[in-house]
Amino acid sequence: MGRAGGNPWGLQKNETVGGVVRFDIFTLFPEMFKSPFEASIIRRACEAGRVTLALHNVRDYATDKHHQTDDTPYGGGGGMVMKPEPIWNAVEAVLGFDPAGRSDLPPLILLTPQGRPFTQAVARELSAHERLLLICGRYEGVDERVRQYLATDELSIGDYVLTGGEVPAMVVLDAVVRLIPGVLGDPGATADDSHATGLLEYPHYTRPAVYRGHPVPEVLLSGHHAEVDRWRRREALRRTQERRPDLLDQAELSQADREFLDQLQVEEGDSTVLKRE
Ligand code: 9D3
Repeated sequence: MGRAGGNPWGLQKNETVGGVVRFDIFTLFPEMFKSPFEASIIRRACEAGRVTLALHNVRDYATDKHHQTDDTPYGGGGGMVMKPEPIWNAVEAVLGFDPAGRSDLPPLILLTPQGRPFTQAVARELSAHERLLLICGRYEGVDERVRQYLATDELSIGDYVLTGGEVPAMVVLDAVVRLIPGVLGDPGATADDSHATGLLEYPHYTRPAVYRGHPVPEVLLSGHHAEVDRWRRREALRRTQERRPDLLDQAELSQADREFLDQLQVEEGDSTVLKRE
């Protein structure tokens, strides 16, 4: 277990250990980050010294006597807005300087529904940095000046409404950490990702060869590696065509891949006609 008893990162608040990438997470709900990572690859990455995680409770940086972090919106309307001072003070204290207007900053990322879409390409881009700061919004949003003058980047994890930026920050952390060299045992494991090849993955099977009457495709039991590779490639293409045709525009496809996809289209056309009859 962690040295700090129940702290999944084995760190006291604001304490760090040497790592390859350091994450600073600014949130009103630091407890939310504990359980998901208690028994995960992220925990092991921290223990192996590949990753350093530091949680910062934005409330600790509020200067008024009630430690208020939100306020009513100028112009009226419902809901509350996160005040700029506690967030700004927290980032300034952690960096050791005021980041405003500096060009030599690590990514200072605001998680917001209005951010640019988070993708595997963004995860790869972020994994090249040695430090990342993630700001989690709450309430109806964050004072616009944080977005404009403090954040260097804004990310959204998708078009659905969550209660705050904490879960998105965990998503970004998870996706970036597994790309850090040495975090996953097998370096091939990230290169072969479906989103790295640009296609959805082929189907996977393990023992038994027949389960509840459902057999594993025979080619996988054949021992013909070239045949297995060809089958997997085709199943990946078939799935992608069926479920995520948008991905095919970006995927690297060989002449053989294109011929297979064209053939699928023809077959699909045939079956559509059959179904209509
Ligand atoms: C009524 C307008 N809402 C915007 C769609 C307000 C609002 C809803 C939810 C403002 C903030 C939030 C909290 N969500 C996030 O902070 C958030 C988020 C998300 O909700 N979906 C996907 N990615 C992200 S990143 C941060």
